This record gives sequence, C-alpha cells and structure tokens, in this order.
Amino acid sequence: TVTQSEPTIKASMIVVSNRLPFVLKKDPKTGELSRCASAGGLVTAVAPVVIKGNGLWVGWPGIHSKEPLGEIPESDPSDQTPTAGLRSDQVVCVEANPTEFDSYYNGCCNGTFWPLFHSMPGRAAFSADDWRNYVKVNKLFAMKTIEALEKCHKRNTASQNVPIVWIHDYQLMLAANWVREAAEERNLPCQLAFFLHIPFPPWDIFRLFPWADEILQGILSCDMVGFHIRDYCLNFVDCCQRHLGCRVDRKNLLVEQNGRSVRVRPLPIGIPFDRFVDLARGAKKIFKTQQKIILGVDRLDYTKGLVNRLKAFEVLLEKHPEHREQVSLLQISVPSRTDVSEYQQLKEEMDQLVGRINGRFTTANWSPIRYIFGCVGQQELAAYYRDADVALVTPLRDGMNLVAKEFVACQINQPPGVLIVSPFAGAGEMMHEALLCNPYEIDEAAEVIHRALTMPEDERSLRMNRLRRREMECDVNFWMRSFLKAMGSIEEDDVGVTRM
Ligand code: GDG
Repeated sequence: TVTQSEPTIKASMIVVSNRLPFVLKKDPKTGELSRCASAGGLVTAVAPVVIKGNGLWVGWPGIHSKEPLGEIPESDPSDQTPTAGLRSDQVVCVEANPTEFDSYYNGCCNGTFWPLFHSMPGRAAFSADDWRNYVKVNKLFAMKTIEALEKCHKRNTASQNVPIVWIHDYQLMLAANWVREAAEERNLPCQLAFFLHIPFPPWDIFRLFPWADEILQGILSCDMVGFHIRDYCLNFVDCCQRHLGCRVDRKNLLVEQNGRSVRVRPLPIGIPFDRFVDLARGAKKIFKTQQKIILGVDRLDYTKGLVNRLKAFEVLLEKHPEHREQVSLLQISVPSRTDVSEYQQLKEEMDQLVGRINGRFTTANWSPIRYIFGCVGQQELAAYYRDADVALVTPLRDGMNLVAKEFVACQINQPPGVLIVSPFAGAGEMMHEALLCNPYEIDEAAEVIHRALTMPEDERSLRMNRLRRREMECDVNFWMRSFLKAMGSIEEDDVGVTRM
C-alpha cells in the first residue's frame, strides 16, 4: 500500500493565509505572549515544507493589540504539533486596525464572499465600505508578503530557485496583485500561487458581485491557481473569459492575462490519514450504548445543511418507526463566526429543532438527538469517527469537506460503518463508494439513512475498503506534492514512500 511521505522542495516557500498556523495569547498580568498551535490538515501539510525550506509564513496572529506585538515567541518545548519547528524569524505578523479588520473579515469575507461562493446569493450583503476594507487589508497582507520575500532572498542567496509565494483562500483574493507589482519593481523574483478552499461559483452567481473584475484580476496575478475540483476550475476559467474577455484554453485549463499564461489546476486536498488512524487506534471507547450511532460533525454554518439533516432524521423516525429507540444522531456543532447575525439565527433554529424533535420522540430510556454545541478534542473525535455506524456529511455546498475523509480514515473496526455524502461537496465528487444524498430532498435523504442503517456487512466492507484506500493514497502529503509538481518545484527523486 502506498502512503505519502512529506515532499522535498527545491525552493523556499512563503505561505500567506488570513491566520498564522498558531494564535498568539497574551498573558493579561505579565503581557507575555505565547503560541497556541492549530492542528488542521493544511498546517500539517504545509508547515514542514516551510520549515525545511527555510521559508516564511505571513498571517494574522489572532489578536489585536494597541501597541505593536514585538517579538514573536518561539514555540513551547512541549509543543508536538507540526508548527513547533517554525522559528519566530520565519513568521511575519499582519497587524491590522481592529475596525477595518472586522469589516474585512466579518463583513466582506464572511458576509459576502462566503455565501456568494457557496451559491447562496440571497444571504450575501454587498457593502462598499466592507469592500474598501477588503482592498485595504489585502494591500496590507501584500506589503507584509513583500517584506517576507525580501527576507527570503537575503537568507537564501545561494539558492538558484526562486521562492514560491503561496496565497490561501477567499480572504486574500486581491493580494497577489500588489505582490506581483512590488516584486517586479524591487527585482525580487518569485513564483506566485493561489489556492481556494471553498467552491468557485458559476459565472451567473459570480457576476452578482459588483467588483467581480478586480477579484479575477487579483487571482490572475498568480502563475498558478488551484481549486479542489475540476468544476471549480472550469467555473473560474469561464468567468475569466466572459467577464474579463480573456483568451482561455478549457481543455488545458489556461487563461491568458497581460501576455502571461495562468495555469488553473484541480488539486483536491487530502487529510493526514496516518495521524487519524493512529488517533483512532489509541482512542478509548466512549459510547456505552447498544444503540446505533449516526454522526454529524460540522462548524455551525448554514452551508453545512444541518437543518435539512435534522429534518431528514425526523422523517426517518416517522416513516421507519423500527429505528426508534435503536438509533441516535450525535451532532457535534462547533461554534463559528458568532459575531455574524446569520450564524446567530442558525444557532436559534438548531436549538429549537433539536428541542422539538427530541420532545416529539424521546422515551424514558432514549432520546433521538444528542447535540453538542462546542468543540471536542481530536482524540475524542477519532473515537466518535471510529465507533459511529453512519456518518452524515450532507452540506448544501462545500469546497471539499474533510470530515468525510477523517471518518473513513478512522473506520478501523470490522465490520465498518457507512458514509453518506452530499453530491454538492467536493468530497462527494470523488468518494464514489459512499451513499450519495441530496440534502434538499428530505424524504429521499431519510431513505438513504435507512439504507445505510440496514446495509449488509459485506457491502459495507467493500465500500469502506475502497474509500479508505483512496484517502490513504491521496492524503495531505500527496496534495502538497501535487501542488509542488504543478509549480515545477519538486526534487526529481522525490517519490511517496512505499509501505506494506
Ligand atoms: C474549509 C472548506 C474544505 C470539526 N469539529 C471539530 C473538529 N473539526 C475539524 C474537522 C475538520 C475541520 O474541523 C472541518 O473541515 P471541513 O473541511 O469539514 O470544513 P471547513 O472548516 O468549512 O473548511 C472545506 C476545507 O476548508 C479544507 O480545504 O474541505 O470545504 O469549507 O478537520 O476535524 N476538530 C476538533 N473538534 C471538533 O469538535 N478537534
């Protein structure tokens, strides 16, 4: 079985993301700063490459401070996370004015781009003020990136390879514009790349954004642009042609802009598969019940289809009463963007729905929904993934969805459980052996859950084995390697390791 090792890179890499791979905490008494590491898949894959290549990471440290933050602390010696080796001189903090940052982040990023790019324009607010702050904060990130690029050139004078600047996600779609401009002016050669973690919408939706031209031009300032799946690439290419009048090559996914040819590539992200297997192996059993468990794990976000999911579960209990007292839905909903009113309303709606369904079906020894509004530790999460009978991943729209992948990685028990996934998630495009479920068809979704709960063991094994094999092979290191290949920046002899 092939599993991927960390790739070896030829050039240094500068990663630019809205947040640094850790947040800074300030001790209220001493004012001393410390790091609080994040363990997401992106960080796991990218941090080792930045560390090894003597690169840098540019981002917001998660706190606003009246005075400049000053020296960034080194990591704590007990820190075992992938960012532990990231030295403080490899970090460039972006410190913005709090009001402007709020308007950029909560206003433009999460109030406009998030719903629009998930094809929910009815939820998008278009504010000229927020847009102004988006432009301003993107410029600030670009200036900090140039600072990082200067440092990188000074440090690695012996290297023949130009550094890669890799900008992430919808918060920073304009930054490449000014990075390219300033890098050319100051003679700081670099290769520019952008990756979008959310869907890129079809032209008909995208063009609703009043400043759509600028977004496309910003992204096209890069040499290579990556999306999770081919459909998003095609949407982007289509927008460039129809909105900017660019010459495009759909077959080879190329866009011509100012005499340059921009490569557009599908780069589906993976997960640190082995880490999840280890977590699942090491996790204690938590469920003390004979009942079957259906699991949902999501940020509390309207794109994740949580309301439809609960309604489908209600229909299941209504139409298939044999599942009453036999099956529970464990829904973990992680609080998210709690400053945005859409999210506060969703919280209310979920609370009411859980209450209503539980009120309707609960008996002395069973309640249908167990609802955790909060975050659980990774080990605990792995135990849920491992011991659940069914995972419900039913977003209305989702760039990829890592929960679907983490669930299959943790399914080490025999016989395994069943994955149900929405075709509107990037993950639904390629996890062919999962049961597909359209979250908008609530009655049908209930039938799919019934099918999962009653699926024979051999069919479950067959499907899960194939799903697990794909995720093991196309893990997060594979993603990183695919990105570096697309940039032409991987050592010739770099291959994934082979393991039995
Ligand atoms: C964006 C795109 C794309 C969740 N609850 C807990 C917890 N989690 C972790 C999961 C998973 C992550 O959060 C969620 O990742 P998703 O991919 O599902 O969703 P988004 O946050 O919306 O991410 C998405 C992704 O970027 C990557 O490109 O797939 O489409 O929207 O890793 O494990 N982790 C812990 N406790 C929890 O309670 N520890």
